[in-house]
Amino acid sequence: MTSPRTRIAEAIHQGNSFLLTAHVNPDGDALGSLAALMHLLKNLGKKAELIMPPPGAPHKFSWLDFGSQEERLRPEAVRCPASSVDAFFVLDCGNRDRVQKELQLSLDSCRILNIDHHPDNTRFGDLNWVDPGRSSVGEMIALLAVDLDIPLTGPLAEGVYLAMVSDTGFFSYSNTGPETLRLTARILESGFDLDSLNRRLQRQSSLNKIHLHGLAMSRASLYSGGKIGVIRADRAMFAQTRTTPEDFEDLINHIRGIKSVLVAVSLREEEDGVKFSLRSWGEVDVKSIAARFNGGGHINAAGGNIRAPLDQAEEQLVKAVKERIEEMNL
Ligand SMILES: [Mn+2]
Repeated sequence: MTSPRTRIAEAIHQGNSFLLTAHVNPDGDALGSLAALMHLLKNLGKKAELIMPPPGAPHKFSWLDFGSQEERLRPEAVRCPASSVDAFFVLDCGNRDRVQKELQLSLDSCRILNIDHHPDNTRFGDLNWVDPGRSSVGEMIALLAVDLDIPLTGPLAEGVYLAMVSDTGFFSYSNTGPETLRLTARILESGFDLDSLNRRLQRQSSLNKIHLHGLAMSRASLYSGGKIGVIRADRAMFAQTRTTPEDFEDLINHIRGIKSVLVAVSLREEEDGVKFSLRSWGEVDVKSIAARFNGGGHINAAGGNIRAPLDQAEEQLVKAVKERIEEMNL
């Protein structure tokens, strides 16, 4: 039987016009793979239109190239089945609820090509290439480019690289596979400017952000004999340091680095509840913990939202993590 990967490549060859989207609150993988696939399709002379998942690309990724403004479509403008649209790519989405509300109806009428690496993917597409063994969807787009003989250069390579480093923590998480590194090598061989891109990625901070980090880090705490580490930010901290929620990202990795910590938890107070992230080492599956709060993700990195005050959300999460660690006799 033909593999889904081959069938996706065939669908690209046979079609002329495609729509693309990814999960809401898009991360580096969602955005990077969207940019990469846009350029892959354009490289083949196909028509590609992007429906940007809300709230759009954060400022730190403003350099990403998604093609021209004319290739952007508002969700209301999507009409399927339209004779002019051959298929609708949905990237990095484990289930259809992760697609923005305004597109839900279109999902029923379009031919959905689902490219994803979430282990709990519900196979909601008409054609599903789901490979939990892949580090990122960006890696899968790179494989597709190799299959289709498209060079891993320019905005395509930038998108792939961003997607891979985002989901692997710069090639350090256990999902970093030999193929991830081989594809990265191919990108470098094609003349990729690593220094310039890493500068764009890593030279993004501000003094305010550093102050926020200092404040949050000085209040970080441990539970369960140090096995659970928690870092949190309430709205007052953002106001005091004149920062935005975006500035709170990545802090969780410092907590994950504490010697005794098996699971790191970060909580960020928002207007209508709390956004949380979980990071773990090795066999501790934080996806299943996030799922208890209707969240999702991967074994070592997951997250979601809790509609509760910050203290309550922290208490609930710590309790859930503690139960999981005790179940595993860790
Ligand atoms: Mn991903």
